[in-house]
This record gives sequence, structure tokens and C-alpha cells, in this order.
Amino acid sequence: MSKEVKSVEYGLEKIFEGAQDFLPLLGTDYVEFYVGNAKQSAHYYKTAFGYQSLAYAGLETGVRDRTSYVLKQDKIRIVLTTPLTQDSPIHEHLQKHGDGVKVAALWVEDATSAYEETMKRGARSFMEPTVEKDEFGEVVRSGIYTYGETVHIFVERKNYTGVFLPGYKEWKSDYNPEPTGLKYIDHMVGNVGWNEMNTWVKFYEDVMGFVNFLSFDDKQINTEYSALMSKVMSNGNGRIKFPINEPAEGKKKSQIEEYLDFYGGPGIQHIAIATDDIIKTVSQLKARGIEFLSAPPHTYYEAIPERLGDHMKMMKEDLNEIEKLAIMVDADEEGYLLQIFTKPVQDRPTLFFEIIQRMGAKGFGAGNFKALFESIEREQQLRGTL
Ligand code: TYF
Ligand code: FE
Repeated sequence: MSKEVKSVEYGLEKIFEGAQDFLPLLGTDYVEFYVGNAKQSAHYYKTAFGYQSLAYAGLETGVRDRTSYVLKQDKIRIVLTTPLTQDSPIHEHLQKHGDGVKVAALWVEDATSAYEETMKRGARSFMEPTVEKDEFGEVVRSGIYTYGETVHIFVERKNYTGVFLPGYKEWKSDYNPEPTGLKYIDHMVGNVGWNEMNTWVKFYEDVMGFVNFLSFDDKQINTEYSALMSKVMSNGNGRIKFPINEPAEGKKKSQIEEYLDFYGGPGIQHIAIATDDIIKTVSQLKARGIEFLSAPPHTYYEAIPERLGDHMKMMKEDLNEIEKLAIMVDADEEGYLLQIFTKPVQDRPTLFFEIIQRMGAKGFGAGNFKALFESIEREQQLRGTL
């Protein structure tokens, strides 16, 4: 069992005691998706989620084996990559997993040291430190594998002034839908196989210097039909949070097993994106065709004042509006949070998004788990996978 970790306030950040500083992380740099048709995915993420065109690499820029579109919204950068050739490893990845997240890239001061320090502690190499240059400066990147075929790339930007990375040109588009208020990535969750959670907890502890600051066991996370376990890993400054789920024994097939079946192994299950006005963001996303899980029953909303206790006084949002939009609310000692989950964003029931607004709460909505998993199970029932 991993120890529960105490944290201390330090300025605006929580510094987790026990976290190691051999891998200082400045933030999430970008998330790269491998997709079947990057051109159409880019249109979807612009139109429906309100991302803006940022950069492009492909045949026109001298790249022969892939096309990548880079999109941006506030602090979030996503890269949508598709293979152009039959023998590409990207093609193999797609064939196995379908559309999904390949890279969770982390912004570091020193990508060479990040690589050496993690390799020395047992990481598996994805990419040796590589210097990339163009007229806007120099970037160093290196990369290691995490669960499944997912990787972390370390990005050292020095004083790079280009739009994204060397090799990309600025992508100016006449089509610029309004942003929807997405601000930054709050956490990225991985699903791993039976009894593998602790192996990956140990990987984040030993190889990356992270700490396990929250744990949920199958007694806390279960419905009539299924169960799962989850441990939240955080880096020392609390900016990077990677929860890890594993399936647990239940009467029927859990959503984690369904994911593992369709993704063909471990991978990123959901990306939680922060907003500071969830009512506006979710209204916009719904108007643009994003589908969310169905609302919990009315009794869930009736129970909110009691569950929130004192935090209810702080709550600015109108409960009726929250219920109409099917948003969920939970609280911990430090405040409350509002969250909602999309349906999977591709045909395979694999990756989905969470929209989250934190009003002081540092947790992950444990009080919502039951209602959430029941909504997911209603979808599984329709898919015949429960
Ligand atoms: O990230 C979390 O822990 C929450 C809840 O399969 C959650 O968003 C946990 C497991 C899961 C879906 C959501
Ligand atoms: Fe989440």
C-alpha cells in the first residue's frame, strides 16, 4: 500500500512532502492524439470545443510520413497526428488502438537530465534527447514510455520563439470558432490492466518522483454491477496529476475492462479540462453538438445541499441550471467542484473528456462516483458491453 501524503501550502502551490525533485516539471506542454483523419479531427476540435488553429506540419512543410495539426485554447495545446504511409508506426498504433492519446508531453527546464534521471530509475526509452532547430531557436525533446504504448515526452523550450516546435509552420485559418472557455488540463487519467495499478503507482513514484496523494478502493467506487480502484499520482508542485484506474471484480463488466478491450490495452481514459464558468462552457459545448453522459436522477440533485454542507453557502451557481445541464457537484474540506463527462469522442468506447470547475476543492469528485458510474453503465448497456 502506498502511503497517504500530506501536503503543505507554499505560496499558491501545494508542495507534496515526499515528492522528489530530480524531475522538476513546469507544466503540461501538449497532448498528442493519433487519429485516423487529422484534418477532420481538427475541424471537430475547432468547431465543437472551440480550439484555435496554431501550427501545421505535413507534406507542404517537408514532412513525408505524417500530418499534424496543432490547436490551442488558453493554456491547452493539442496535436492531432495522422500517418501518411502504410508502414508507419503511427499506422500500427491506430490499427491497434483506434484514435487515442499517444503523448502526454511535459514542459521541463532540461530534457536531457529528465531523460537521464528517469532512465537511470528504470524508464523505457521512447526517444533519446534530440535537439530540434529552426530560425526561431532551439528545442530539446526526449521521451519515455508509461503504461501501454503511451509516452511522456519532455520538452525543453530554451528561448524558442516559434509558434510550436521546429518543423511546424504557423497555421493561419479563416475559420476561427469562438473558444468555449477551456483553460488548462487539470488531470489525465490512465486505465491499466488487472492488478497493474500498483506497478504504475510505483513507476510514477520511483521513476518520475511523484507521490500518491489520493486513493479510492473498490469499496468506495462501486455500483450494483461493477467496481474499480483508482490512485491519484501528483508531481511535487501539484501541477501534474495522473490518476490511474484498474478494474475490480463486480457482477458485470466494468467500464475499465470495456476500455481495455476496445483500446487493446492500457491507455489514457479521460482528460479533465478546467473552466472557470462551467455553466457557460457546457451550454456552449452542448449547442455545438458535444454529447455528455445523461444526468443523475433528480434525487441526486435534491441531496446536494446536504452533501455540500457549509460549502452550499459559497455556491454561486443555480442548482436548477446545474441540473438542467446534468452537471455534478461535490465538495471536500477545502471547497466544492463542478464536473461533467462527455460520452466517448470516437466510435470505440475509449477516450472521453471531463469538464471541471474547481471552487477550492482539490479532490476528484468521489461523492459523484456512484452517480457517474451509473450514467456510464447506462451507456454500456446500450453498447451491449455491461
Ligand atoms: O478523475 C477522476 O478520478 C474522476 C472520476 O473511470 C472518475 O474524474 C474516475 C474513474 C473513472 C471515471 C471518472
Ligand atoms: Fe477525472
